[in-house]
Amino acid sequence: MKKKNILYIFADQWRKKGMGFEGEPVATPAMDKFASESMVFDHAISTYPLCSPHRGALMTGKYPYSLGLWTNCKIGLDEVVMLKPQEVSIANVLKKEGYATAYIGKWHLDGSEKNFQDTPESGADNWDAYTPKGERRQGFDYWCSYGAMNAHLDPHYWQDNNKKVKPKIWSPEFETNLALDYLENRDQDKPFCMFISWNPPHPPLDKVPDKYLKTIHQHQLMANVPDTLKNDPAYIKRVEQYYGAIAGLDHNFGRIMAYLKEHNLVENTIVVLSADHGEMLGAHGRTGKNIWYEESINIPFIIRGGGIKAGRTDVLFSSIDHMPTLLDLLGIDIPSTVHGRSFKHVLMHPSNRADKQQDTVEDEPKSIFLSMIPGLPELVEPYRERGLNNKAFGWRGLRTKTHTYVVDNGCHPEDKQVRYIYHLKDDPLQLNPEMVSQDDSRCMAYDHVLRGYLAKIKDPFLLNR
Ligand SMILES: [Ca+2]
Repeated sequence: MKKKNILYIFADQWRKKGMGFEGEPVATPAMDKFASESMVFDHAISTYPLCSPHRGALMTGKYPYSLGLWTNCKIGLDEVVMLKPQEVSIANVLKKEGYATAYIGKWHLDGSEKNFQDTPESGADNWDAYTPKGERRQGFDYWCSYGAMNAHLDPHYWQDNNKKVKPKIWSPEFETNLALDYLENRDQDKPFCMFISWNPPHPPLDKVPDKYLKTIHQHQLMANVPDTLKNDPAYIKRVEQYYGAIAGLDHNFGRIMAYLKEHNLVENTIVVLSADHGEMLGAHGRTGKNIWYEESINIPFIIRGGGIKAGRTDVLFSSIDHMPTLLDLLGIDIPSTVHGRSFKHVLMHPSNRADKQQDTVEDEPKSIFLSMIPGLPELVEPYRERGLNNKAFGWRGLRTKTHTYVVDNGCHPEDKQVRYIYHLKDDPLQLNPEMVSQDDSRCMAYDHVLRGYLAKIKDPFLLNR
């Protein structure tokens, strides 16, 4: 039997609801059609809703903390945060299995080059990096990537050497062009595994072609956005730009789906559409990610092809589960290094569970571990001054099908510990969290589970302060 291909497409800072069929005010006809033919996950959760931590988990199936990816790969810390070459990535595995492997777009898993050199020959600045050929490319043969860079309308990449490639077009469009070229010119005798990593709708939000912008009206905004923001034209403009970027992604996604159809690759190619984490976009008065709210942790995970059934599933699916699930779908053994698990059975045999209320899986965990560690140098410094380990702070939590539980130690040594329970069924917009004490019997039960996760990955979080 012909081996199945993998085409994994993900965007940066794209929340689960940010598609037309999910209810937000953005036209995504290509994605909507794709979703109608796919299994759509309602609880695909970013275990650490930040770039490098999620991406490391995506590539290896391991928890970010175990990978040393306790924050973004960047400069200004005592240590170089990066995905180590010896970690076993999905591309390492697939290359051994005879796959042609390709990575296009944002990587943000290599050590930022300024950690090693004041003026890198590649011209990589700040958090950016040129990743040379070899083990730091983690098994990907074809490569056109960068570390971290947000000039969406004037992007740069490195390919086979340290000279910047500057295409001068919107980055998702360029990356889609490359992906289509790759598909056209690839070795047809080999199955392929290609990752396309789009940067938008990550800020800066104004770096989007005008043609994708549509007017948004106040009444289309979520009820958990404060009125002060809803009445602010500058905020409305940012919302229009965020959805504009998604509309642009949809256009490019449609180009790729059309190629697969024209070249008879639909049946034999497993296509995933996902993101690394979400974007608050004004919900609870916040922007960005790195927080426990649904807008930040809940990401798209939509998967089609290779015999996968269409529908929706409510299994709890974490960042660490993408890699083992994909390998299992290809019939390839999951490496022993992996912390996550395969959800192949949910994708291939959902009808077996038609009589059940929920997609329960025998060994499915009842919770997903959530985490965030203060990692900006200016946040780390106050801990160091007091002789404290910043990695014991920030927040940790659990996301179950019905609740989010958070223990927040804050991002400054003086911050008091706070525990929250969010009732997602009764309060899906998370407007009324319960503040609870560690003596509450529910907290004691949650803390017991959290302690298990912390011990497993040797996370030094101070659960009881
Ligand atoms: Ca990101």
